Parts: sequence; structure tokens; C-alpha cells
Amino acid sequence: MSAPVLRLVLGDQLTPSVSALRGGDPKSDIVLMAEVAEEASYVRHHKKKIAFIFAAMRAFANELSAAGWRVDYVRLDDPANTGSFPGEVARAIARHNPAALVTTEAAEHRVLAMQQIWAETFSLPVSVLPDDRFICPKEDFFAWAEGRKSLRMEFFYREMRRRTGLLMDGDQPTGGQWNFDSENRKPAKGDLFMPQPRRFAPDADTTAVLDLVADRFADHFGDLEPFWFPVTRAQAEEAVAYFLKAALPRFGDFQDAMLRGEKFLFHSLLSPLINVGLIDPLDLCRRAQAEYQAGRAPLNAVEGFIRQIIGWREFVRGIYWREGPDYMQRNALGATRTLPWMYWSGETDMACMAEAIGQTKEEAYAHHIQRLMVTGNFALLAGIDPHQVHEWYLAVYADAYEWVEAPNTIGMSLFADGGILGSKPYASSGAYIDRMSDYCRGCAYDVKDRTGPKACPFNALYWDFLQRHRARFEGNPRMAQMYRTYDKLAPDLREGLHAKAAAFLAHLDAHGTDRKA
Ligand code: FAD
Ligand code: DLZ
Ligand code: SF4
Repeated sequence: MSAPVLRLVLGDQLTPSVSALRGGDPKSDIVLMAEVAEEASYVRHHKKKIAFIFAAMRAFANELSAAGWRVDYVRLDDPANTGSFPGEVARAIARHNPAALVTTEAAEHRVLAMQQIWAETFSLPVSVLPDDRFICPKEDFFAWAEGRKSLRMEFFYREMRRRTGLLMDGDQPTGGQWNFDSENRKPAKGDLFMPQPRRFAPDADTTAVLDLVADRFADHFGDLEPFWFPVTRAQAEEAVAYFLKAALPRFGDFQDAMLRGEKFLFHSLLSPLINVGLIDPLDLCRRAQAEYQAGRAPLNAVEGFIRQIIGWREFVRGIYWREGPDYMQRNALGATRTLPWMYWSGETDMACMAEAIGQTKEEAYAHHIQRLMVTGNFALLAGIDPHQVHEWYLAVYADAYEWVEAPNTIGMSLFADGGILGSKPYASSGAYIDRMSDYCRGCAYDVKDRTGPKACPFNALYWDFLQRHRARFEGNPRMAQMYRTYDKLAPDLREGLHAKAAAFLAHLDAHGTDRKA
């Protein structure tokens, strides 16, 4: 019998048609999958995130075996496990003596760099194939970006609409408009009927993973249980069907809303599943479009949803690869403050922060506006070191992979890339949070107060941030109005705002949390 081909599948490549498997011979080739300590701890991932990935990997191995593949699956607790991808590839080569190694390129610089030296390390033909599960190949993004003065998601998105034909009537956008975002900013009220997420009871395989994670990662952030994520392809399909029916119709209206105790609102919760390959993003968008065409979901909801996936998701990936590995070190605003402990403990009197961090701890989930306008906004205004913030987001969310997380954090949220991803920082005072949520009611702070003892910290921090970075932002037409407003404030109010911000930040530095006196 001729030597087999070894086909390595990584934990976020759980797609039967992934390039590493395509054209393979299930009977003679060997699929290698490995749970490795290095991947679970390069940042201290949330327990639920590790459990989700291992459970989904094991389920995918079962799926491949059922389809006739020979799968060599290395568990984390295998005594011989070396704890790294190169170590496990080396051991598998020794076990199987393959003729060649085939793999799909990793989704991040760190692991791709490992793959690129394997041909030399192992003296064996190695193919690192493109990951064509994305709608826009990297090279197409580079070509689109080439020569543009600035890269804006909206223009890229229109290209993706044309390319996919989604919500297009000929060469015109359905409804005569590319973007219905202005209709998607309604604050929610507690009396809305919120769909609860579809929850899946762990089966025996997932329960074994939960035991393993409880044992090995007890000191990682976050609650392991209750664990209810979908982990098989069939469960992922159920989650999609449920979202399309129960939440998509109102996804648009309340996309930016936040409500105390309502962790999910009308969001899809599908990002962990899309990012590991259990759901095909283009297929999902086509199904969302079909809901509009059948009259079951309005255009603003469906357009908004599709934009997040073929627009933002593809755009941030393009930026990640175009900017290179040093993107994660960018710090255009020179922010150096240490990440306050409250990001891990959730202990703070700021109700909005407590809510966003608390649910992150429980669910490894917060929706986009919580990530951007609460925890991200605070980090931006308080001048927290972007690399520390980046590592926090990468660790705490079940959907977090560097290619998608870093542009959202370093670029969109912290403006640490100096304006490559967005044209202005998403900075806001407490007024935005008050408008879009019910967090401020019952908060220990007063959102209407700017300088008093109970003043909402976001207020003083916001004006202080603007003034600190005046030289950079004053000339930005989208920010000019804010500087005009600042200049009209009475001088003693301005002074009071800066003093308040300085006192708050000094307190934060001294105590790590605003809770202690
Ligand atoms: P929905 O609101 O239902 O949106 C539908 C889908 O659109 C999502 O599942 C996701 O695939 C996609 N999407 C929406 N917004 C974005 C975006 N800005 N960038 C890329 N895709 C998007 N998303 C991740 O998948 N992984 C991350 O690590 C991640 N880190 C983030 C960090 C920060 C600071 C911010 C501001 C955003 C981050 N996002 C990240 C984007 C977004 O917050 C999540 O995709 C979204 O909250 C996932 O929840 P959902 O599936 O319910 O999304
Ligand atoms: C995130 C993650 C974790 C926690 N564990 C594993 C693992 O044990 N084995 C594996 O193949 N993949 C894991 N992953 C996903 C990888 O980190 C991801 O495939 C690479 O970072 C490339 O994006
Ligand atoms: Fe957050 Fe300020 Fe509102 Fe409190 S008052 S919830 S700190 S925005």
C-alpha cells in the first residue's frame, strides 16, 4: 500500500469541504486533529470558549469518521501529547510515515508562520492551501485596497453585494439603498418579547470535554456552566433556523439596543459557529435574503444582517492580512494605562460596565454595541494600553480569533491603528449609553451629571479624551461639531471636567477599580 497523505485540520476549520480535505481519499489518507495546550493558553481563553472548540472538534471528528475518513484525533489529556501543532505534526509523521502533508492556511499570522516552515522542518512535501471559506480572497481584498486613499467598509461592502448578488436588483441595490443603518438604531424597551436563545444540552462527548476543561483550565476566566452552545453541524443548523424565524425580523430595529438582564436581544449568536466553520457565511446570507423575499423579515433587518457578514466580517479580515503581524502592536494614540482589574472581576459601580462584563463572564458573549460602546469606549476614553485590551477581547469571547478580533479592537474600537479601519474613533459620553439602554436607570452614577460627586465617569472622560487628542482630531470633519461644542462650554465647566477625569483616572490607577474608596 502506498504511503498516505496526512491532512491536518485546525480547530477553526471544521468544514467538510475545507481545502485540506478536498480531493482527498477518505480510505487511504489520514486526517489529523489535535487538542493542544499551546492553542488553549497563548491567551487565557474563557473556559466556555475552550470547551466549545474542543467539543466542536470532537463532533467534527465523529462527522468525518461517519463519512468514511480515517481520523487520527489527539486529545489534550493524551499522555504523549506534546502540546503544540508542530509537536503533534511531528508525532503524526512518525506514526504514519506519510507521503505528504496537506493543510489549509491558518487564519492568523502566528500559526501560518508555523505552517510555512514545515516543509523544511519535516523534509516532506507540504501544501498549505488557501482558506476559500471566505467570500473575498485575500488577494482580491489587496487589489481592491491598492491605491485607495482610505479604506471604508461601505465601499467594500457594495463590491461584495455585487459579487454575491445578495439583495441586488440587476446592478441596483434592493430597495434603492445600499444601507438601512439609519433605521437600525431603536432603543429597546423591557416589555418587548425577546426570543431566548436555543439552548442545547451537552451530550456525553461534550460532558467529557467539560470535565477536562474544569480540570485543566480551572484558573481561566469565565463560567464553564451552564454550557448550552451548539457543537455539532446538526445543532448549528437548528440554531440558524431558529434565528431566522425568531430573531431576524427584529434584528435591524434593535441592533444597537442594550437592556439590563437581556444578554442577547435579537442577535444571532452565530459568530462562534461561523468562525469555526460549522456555518457557511454565504449560505447563511442567502437564507436571510430568502426570509426577506418570502415577506417574513423586513429589508432593514436582512440588509443589516447581511452587511455584518459580507461587509464587516470580510473587511476586517482583509485589513488583518494587509496590515501584517505588527498590527497587534499599534498604539497611535499612545495609550499606556494598565487594564483595570474590573475587566476580569466585573466589579464596578458603573452599571453598563458591570452588565457587559458580567454577561461576558457568564456566557463568553456580549453583543457588538456592548463590546464597542461600553467596554471598548471606556478603554478608549481611559487610554488603556491597546495590546492589553486586545488580549482581553481575544481571551473572553467564544467567537474570538485574532483575524477578526484585532481589527475590531485595535482599529474600530481603540483607533490604535490611526484610522485605517475607521475614519473616527467611536468615543461617546454617557448620553449615548443612556439613549440606547436602560443601564443608567439605577446606576450608582448620574448620567446627566458631569462634574459632581456622582457624575457618570463617561462624561468627563469623553471631553477629556477629545481635548487630549485635539491636535489629531480637530481637523476631522466628522468631529468638528464636538470641538465646537467643547469650545462653547463655560471655562470653569471645562476645568471641572478635566479635573474630574484626572481624579477618576488617578483613582482607577491607584485602586484598579472604581469601587473602592
Ligand atoms: P450578530 O449581531 O447577530 O451579527 C451577525 C454576524 O455578523 C456575526 O455573527 C458576525 O459573524 C458578523 N459580524 C457582526 N459585526 C461584525 C464585526 N464588527 N466584525 C466581524 N464580523 C461581524 N466578532 C467576532 O466574530 N470575533 C471577535 O473576536 C470579535 N471581537 C470584537 C471586538 C470588539 C472590540 C468589537 C467592537 C467587535 C468584535 N466582534 C467580533 C464583532 C461583533 O461584536 C461580533 O461579531 C458579534 O457581537 C457576534 O455576535 P452575534 O453572532 O450575535 O452577531
Ligand atoms: C482557539 C483554539 C483552541 C483553544 N484550541 C485549539 C486546539 O487545541 N487545536 C486546534 O487545532 N485549534 C485550536 N484552536 C483554534 C486555533 O487556535 C486556530 O485554528 C488557529 O489559531 C488559527 O486560526
Ligand atoms: Fe454607564 Fe454612566 Fe449610565 Fe452608569 S450612568 S450606566 S456609568 S453610562
